[in-house]
Amino acid sequence: MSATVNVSLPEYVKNDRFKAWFHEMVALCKPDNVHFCDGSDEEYQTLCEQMVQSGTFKRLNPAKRPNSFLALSDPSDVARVEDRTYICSRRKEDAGPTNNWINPREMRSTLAKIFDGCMQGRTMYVVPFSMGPLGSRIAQIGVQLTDSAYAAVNMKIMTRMGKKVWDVLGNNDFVPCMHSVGAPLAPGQQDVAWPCNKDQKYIVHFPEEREIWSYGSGYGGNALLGKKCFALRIASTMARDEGWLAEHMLIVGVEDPQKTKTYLAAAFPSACGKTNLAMLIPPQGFEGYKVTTVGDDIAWIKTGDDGKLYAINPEAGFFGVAPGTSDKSNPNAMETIKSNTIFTNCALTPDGDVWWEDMTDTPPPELIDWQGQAWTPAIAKETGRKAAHPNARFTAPAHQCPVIDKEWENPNGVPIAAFVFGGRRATTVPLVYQAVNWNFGVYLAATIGSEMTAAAAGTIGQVRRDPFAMLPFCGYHVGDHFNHWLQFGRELPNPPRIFGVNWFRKNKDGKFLWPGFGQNMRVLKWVVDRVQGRAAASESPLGWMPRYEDLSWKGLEDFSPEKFDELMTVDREAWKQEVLSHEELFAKLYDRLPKEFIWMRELMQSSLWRSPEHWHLEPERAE
Ligand code: TSX
Ligand code: MN
Repeated sequence: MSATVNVSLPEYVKNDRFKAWFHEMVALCKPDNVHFCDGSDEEYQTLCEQMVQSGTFKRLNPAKRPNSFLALSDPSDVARVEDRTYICSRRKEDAGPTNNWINPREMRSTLAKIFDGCMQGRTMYVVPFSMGPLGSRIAQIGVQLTDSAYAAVNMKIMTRMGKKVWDVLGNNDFVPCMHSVGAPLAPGQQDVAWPCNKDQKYIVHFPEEREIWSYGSGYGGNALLGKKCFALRIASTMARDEGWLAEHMLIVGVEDPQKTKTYLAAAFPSACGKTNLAMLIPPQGFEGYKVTTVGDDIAWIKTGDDGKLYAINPEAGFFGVAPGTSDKSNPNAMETIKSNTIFTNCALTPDGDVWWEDMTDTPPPELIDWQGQAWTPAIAKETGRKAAHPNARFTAPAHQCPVIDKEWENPNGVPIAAFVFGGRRATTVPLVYQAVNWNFGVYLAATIGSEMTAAAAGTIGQVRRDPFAMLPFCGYHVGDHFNHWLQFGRELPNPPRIFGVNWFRKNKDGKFLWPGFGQNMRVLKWVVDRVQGRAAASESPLGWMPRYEDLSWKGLEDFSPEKFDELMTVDREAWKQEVLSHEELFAKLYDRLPKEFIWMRELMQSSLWRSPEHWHLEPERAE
């Protein structure tokens, strides 16, 4: 009962705006208890143990997976809910055609109703967190109020969370992040293992007030408000207003045998293997090269006094997709999640470990699947049921990554020399190409997309545009995002180079033309060498492309020039279609489409008419 709630603040909480907001939210949500998270390891252990007792967590076998837990969600609460995600700017036009918009006054009235008493029978956790190293000029502070202990312990891994945040915050501003699973408990009512609200979910952003309200879901992307909600949707708006970048990008360091380090930031739509690229292991033939991880999902980038761009990873952990992660696809991730990891919606082995599809070549003979049911390979064959949910996750501390970059917590960030944009394209798009300049790079980034393989949806071969891989994450009009990037580039004395990549091109038989994974190092080396002024290229209508001899084939000598040609072909007719199809996205943006885009499109069209079929063969290969 709210009357008996102990709402006395710890003496170290002195922020005036927080105090007022907190008392208001306690009065609204009416939790039974309030717990101020201090972020200590003891607190983490206590909360995890409580969740083991309540059935939310299963402690994994300490001999197999020390200090690790498995949570199985409600089957209806397994992913972000894009159709329930709102950008509530005052003007609808400012949310743009790619976001759901509701009038902020109307939304606030809805929220006031659904949050009223939503925490009855539960504890409200106060979770202060910093996105980015504490005190960094690029970092930002938020406070999440949540009735989910699951959210609180995940936030401990994913952010710099706890008591020390209050000292850095002082009486300055922060982003209020309100979260409830939307499942109040009547007196005496038994809780469930994964409380959520099956009928109502709201993931709401007030970009102008820099405020987040999330209701009805306990799932990561909906409940760990520092991540997608703050670090992308709210931060992208802050970045637009303040002249910096908040992007859906991994950050990697590439060290060459001379020990020169080049940092890249790369954006890909979902299901392109971003975490795998962030932790890439150079293949045979690349002795002396090293790839180090700064981040696998989000980059916050500011211009330094020297005019260079400096990026931080605002997160402190990895919230990665488990299925597909293996010793083959990503040994560094497998090492990262060996201990101190929270698994969600993975399958449980009889000896108390986790398993998911493609973790091993042969599945274990028996499992408990993500819905708590008995699972065997025979049952799977018969019913098609997956052991782990396809969106099953691991939450693991970044510092456990064996190749974490030594500068990953540098508050000044790491200097970004190039941006890479990719997509999942079976046809048309070559392995790698370099935009001729910043503006063409922005165009390239604005038009990336993936071909969906969802046969059920009847969309095979259809390209889904995902500009900057920010479609679900841009907190404002996506056309303004393009303009912001163009403007950002105008203000840089020597803007980073911009590259396009596609690991997923197929031949006529539907076979991947490129081995991908560690072999992508060959592409990264060319990118780095281009940036350092060490690699040649030839001109094409898409920009600069490597010839066969411009890539290193050491360790992959049987990859023939003919195969490379197939991988790099710029098919004139296909590209005329491709460029035309850009219009589909552009048309939605109306007057906010940068006029530069129209000119660039025309320029590309004209070069496609005039050029030969295989530009990269001409004339340099003739010698
Ligand atoms: O993550 C991937 N990357 C990036 C790695 C640094 N995946 C996994 C799918 C996305 C989640 C890839 N899948 C990549 C890739 O570069 N490429 C492919 C396609 C592919 C799949 C299997 C093979 C080759 C390519 N197998 C053999 O060649 C034997
Ligand atoms: Mn992501």
